[in-house]
Amino acid sequence: MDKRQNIQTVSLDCDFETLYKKACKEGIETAFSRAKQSNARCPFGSAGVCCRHCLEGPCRIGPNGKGAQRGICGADADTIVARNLLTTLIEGVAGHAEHGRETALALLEASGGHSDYSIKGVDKLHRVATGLGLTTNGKTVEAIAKEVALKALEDYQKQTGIMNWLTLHAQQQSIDKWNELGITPVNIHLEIAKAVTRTTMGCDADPVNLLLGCLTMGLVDGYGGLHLSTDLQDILFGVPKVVKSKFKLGVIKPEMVNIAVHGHVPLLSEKVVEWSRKLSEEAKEVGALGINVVGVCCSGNEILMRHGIPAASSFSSQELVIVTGLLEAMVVDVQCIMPGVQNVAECYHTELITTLPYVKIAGATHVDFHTNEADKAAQAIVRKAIANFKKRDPQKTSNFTGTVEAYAGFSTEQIVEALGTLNGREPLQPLIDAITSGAIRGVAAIVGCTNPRELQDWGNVTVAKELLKNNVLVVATGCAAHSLAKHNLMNMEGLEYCGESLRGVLQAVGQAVGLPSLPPALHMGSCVDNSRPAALLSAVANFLGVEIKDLPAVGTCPETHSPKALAIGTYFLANGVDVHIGVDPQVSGSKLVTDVLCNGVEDEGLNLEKLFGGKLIYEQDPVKAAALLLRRIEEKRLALGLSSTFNSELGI
Ligand code: MSK
Repeated sequence: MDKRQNIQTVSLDCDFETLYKKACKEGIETAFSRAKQSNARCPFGSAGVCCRHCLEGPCRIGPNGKGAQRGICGADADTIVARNLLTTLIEGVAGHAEHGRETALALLEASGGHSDYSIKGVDKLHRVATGLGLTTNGKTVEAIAKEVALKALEDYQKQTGIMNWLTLHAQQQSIDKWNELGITPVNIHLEIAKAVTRTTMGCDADPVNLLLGCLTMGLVDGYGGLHLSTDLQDILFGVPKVVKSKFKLGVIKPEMVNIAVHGHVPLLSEKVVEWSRKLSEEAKEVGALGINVVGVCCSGNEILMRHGIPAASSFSSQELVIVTGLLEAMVVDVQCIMPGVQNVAECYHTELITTLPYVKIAGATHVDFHTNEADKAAQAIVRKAIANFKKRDPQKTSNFTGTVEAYAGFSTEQIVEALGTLNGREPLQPLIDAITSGAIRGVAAIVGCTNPRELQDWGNVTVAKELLKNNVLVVATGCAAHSLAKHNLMNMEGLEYCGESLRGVLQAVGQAVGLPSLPPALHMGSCVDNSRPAALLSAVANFLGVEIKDLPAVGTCPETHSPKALAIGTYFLANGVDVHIGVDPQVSGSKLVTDVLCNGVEDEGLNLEKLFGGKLIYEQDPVKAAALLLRRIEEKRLALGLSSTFNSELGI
C-alpha cells in the first residue's frame, strides 16, 4: 500500500471518503468497493493480447514468448493489440459522434422555428457559417442555422472529399500531412463503419496500418465529435462566459428538492435547469424551499459553464452522491452513467430517470426525451423529483456543508476577450509575450476522468500543482476539472501553488477584466469541450505562423477510465501534442505498438513522434509524469528558439 492510501482510501475529497464509509457500513456496494473486490486486473486484458473478435476464440497470447504466440487465425500479438486499441477508440468516437449528430438535429429543428429550443449564440453562428464558406448577408438567423445544421449533417453522409468540420478547424499543414498518409476522414459514420470492418476477423492484419486507422479515429473524434458538438452547442445555448459557482457535496441542500443531472449532451440538462426554475412554487407546496439542480460529470460541466449551476460529483463518486440520502432524482442521458447507480438509488428514495431510448437501466424510471417535446419531458422529470421530496428518510440522510468556490466559463472566446483588454488590436499578443519571455513556460490541458481504481483527484491535482509550480498555464475539462476545482485550483486561494511569474500573468489579465486575478486553472468545459483548448492552440499557432506541434503545449489525462479520453488523446496526438496518460492504455503486449506510440520506431513505417511531433507518455506516478511533461515543454521551447532549461546535448 502506498503512502497516500494510508490517509485516504478512495478519495482526496474527505466528504466522499465519509460517504464511502457510510455506504460500506450500510452494506451498499459502490464502484469503489467493487474495485477493491476485483483485485488485480487480468494480465492478458491489461496487455491488450486477449482477442474476442470471432468465435474461434477467445484467444490470448502467452507472455514472455511462452505459450501460444498467435491466435487460431494466425493473428500475432502486434495485430491483436493494435486491433483492440482501434476497437476501444471506435467506442469512444461513436459516443462523441452521436453527441454531435443529436445536437445537429436539434439545431435543424430550432432553425425551423417549431422547436422548444431557440438560437442564443448568434455571433458564433455567424462565425461558424463564415468559416464553413456560407454567405450570411441578408439571411435570417434561422436560415443560416439551417445551412449550418445541414453542413454538420453532411459530415455524416458525404462520400467524397474531407469532413467539413475538419476543414473548418484544422491547420492546412496538418491536412496535407494526413492526406499524404491517407488518414484524413471523409465522413463520421463512414469512418466508424470502416474502422469496425477493419477490426473484424479476416480484415486488417497489419499493425502499422491499424495504428494509422487509430489516428483517423482520433481525427473523427476531434473534428466530428468535439469541435462539431461544441460549435453547435454554443450556437444553440450561447458561448460560455466567466461564472462563479461552487463544487463539493455542500451544494446539495437538505431544505430543497435536489435533482442531479448526469451524462453529457446539454439538450436535456438545459431544459431541466429551465423547468426547475419555473416549477419552484410547486416544490414549496410539498414543504421544500425550492428546487436545487446539481451537476454530475459532464452534464454538470455544461450547465456550470453556461448557468453557474454547482457541481456535486465527478465520475467515480457518482453513486456516492445518492448515499447522501438527499437526492430526489438523478436524471441521466448518455455516457459515463454507471449501471450501479440504480442499485444504490433503490436503497434510498432517489428516482433514477433515464431519458434516451438507447440508454436504459433495468429498474430505473424511463421518460423518453425528444427534442421536439423537450419542455414536456423536462416538466415531467422535475415533477417526479418534487413528488419524491416527501419520501425522504431523515434517518438515512447525511448533510455536508462544505463547498469550494470556483470560476468556470473559460471558453476560447472568453479567454481571447480577457486578453483583448490588454491589447485590443492583437488579443493573443499578451499570451504570446508571456510564453516568449518565459513567464509562462507552456500550456497544459488536464483532461479526462476520475477512475474508481485510483485515489480520486490525486493524480489530477498532483499533476496540476507540479505544472503550476513550474509556471505552466493550466486549463482543464471534464472530470479532471472537478478534481482541480474541489482542491482550490479554480479560485484565488490556489494562486499560492503557482510559480511567481505565472501568478503575475494571471493577476495582470484577471485585474484587467475586474477580477483580483484569473484562477490558477481555467475551466474550459466538458469532454467535448476539449475542442476549446485545441482551438486556443490553433489560434496561437496560426498567429505565430507555426504548427500546433511546435508549441510548448501538452495534454494530460492522469485518472482516465474512458475510451472517449483515449479518442480525445489520439486527436491531440494527430496534431502533434504530447499526451500523458496515468492509467494503463493496455498496449504493453506489443512491443511494436508501444514503440510506435511511446518511443518511435524507425523501421516499421510509422514513427509517431517524427511524423506528427508528439508522443504518448504512460506514467502512473503523477510527479514523474509532470516532470516528463515539463521536459517536453522545454524541448519544444528550445526548438522554437525560446529560453529553455533543456540542453539537447546533455538531453536534460
Ligand atoms: S464525464 S469521459 S468520466 S471526463 Fe465527460 Fe468524466 Fe471522463 Fe466521463
